[in-house]
Amino acid sequence: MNKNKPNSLKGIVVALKANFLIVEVDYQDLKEDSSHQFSEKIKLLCTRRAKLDYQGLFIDVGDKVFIECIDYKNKRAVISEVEPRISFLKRPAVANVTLVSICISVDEPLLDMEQASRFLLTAECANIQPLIVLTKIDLITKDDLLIYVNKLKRWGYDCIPVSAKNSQGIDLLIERFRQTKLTVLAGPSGVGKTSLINHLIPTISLPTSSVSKKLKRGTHTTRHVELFAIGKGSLLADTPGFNRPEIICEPSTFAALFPEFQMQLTKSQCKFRNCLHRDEPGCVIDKNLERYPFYRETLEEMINFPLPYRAD
Ligand SMILES: Nc1nc2c(ncn2[C@@H]2O[C@H](COP(=O)(O)OP(=O)(O)OP(=O)(O)O)[C@@H](O)[C@H]2O)c(=O)[nH]1
Ligand SMILES: [Mg+2]
Ligand SMILES: [Zn+2]
Repeated sequence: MNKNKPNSLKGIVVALKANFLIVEVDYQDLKEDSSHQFSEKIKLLCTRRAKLDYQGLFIDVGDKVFIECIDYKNKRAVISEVEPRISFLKRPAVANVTLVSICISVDEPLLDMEQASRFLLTAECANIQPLIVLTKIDLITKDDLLIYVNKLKRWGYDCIPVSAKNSQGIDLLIERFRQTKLTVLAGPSGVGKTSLINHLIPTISLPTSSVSKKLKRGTHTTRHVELFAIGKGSLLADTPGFNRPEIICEPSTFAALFPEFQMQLTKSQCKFRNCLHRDEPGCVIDKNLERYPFYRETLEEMINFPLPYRAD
């Protein structure tokens, strides 16, 4: 219950359905209201006050909201206010994200290192901590897995290898997610995001489907973002897979998104403050770093085609 607004309750948007928003109300808040007995969290189908539209306030999954006009019988309410966000991930669109778990399968579909990079850099760009979840590790040998893990380490990232088939790594993943307020599972279609959620939260049984044999890609089974509770106070978002995240940033800030470049820049500085780490004299970035060619190519794209990359 909001003390300044006795008739409103605080909740979190857990899904968007057509023109409605599904808001999950804090169990604690409901318990204070003794006239309504709910044994578990309650989800309400909500519309939003027109004033929010006039104010240009968009509401996405993950937004913390105040609701009024609560109809307990029909489980409906109206959103009257949205709290300021602590973070926002544009694609998949989720507010108040504290961890982006980038799911990348080692096979079926085959691991694409440039694609993995793009997912990682968009998380860095939104200032949200990324964690790599290497999925389907039952499909490759331990030696091959080690090659991938070491490569990602060289890039400066943490990684948890898992299999939803034989439960390897699952305990570690649950522990990590339970320590995190809102984790988003993001990644290409077919890598096993939904399968992981089904495995991690046994009360849930979301639809999954096999990877296309012909195209060796996922078939876009999950169509909407949805939040699920994983432990007390922690949420996990399932999201639709997509293949090519756009990195939306200015060329001058692009290098700072790469942890391995950052490591070099904290040790020593380039001669010129506005160095783009191309062929400038006195540049300290090692041009032999594995992702340097990707940096260079993407930087040229940003410079030559600035519009899609301009931050807004
Ligand atoms: N071998 C193996 N297959 C897996 C594993 N996890 C998931 N799969 C299979 O991969 C296929 C795709 O899984 P989904 O969970 O639907 O993938 P998704 O990432 O949610 O895909 P979208 O919803 O399209 O984004 C299914 O056939 C799963 O059974 C795993 O750990 N090992
Ligand atoms: Mg899915
Ligand atoms: Zn430089």
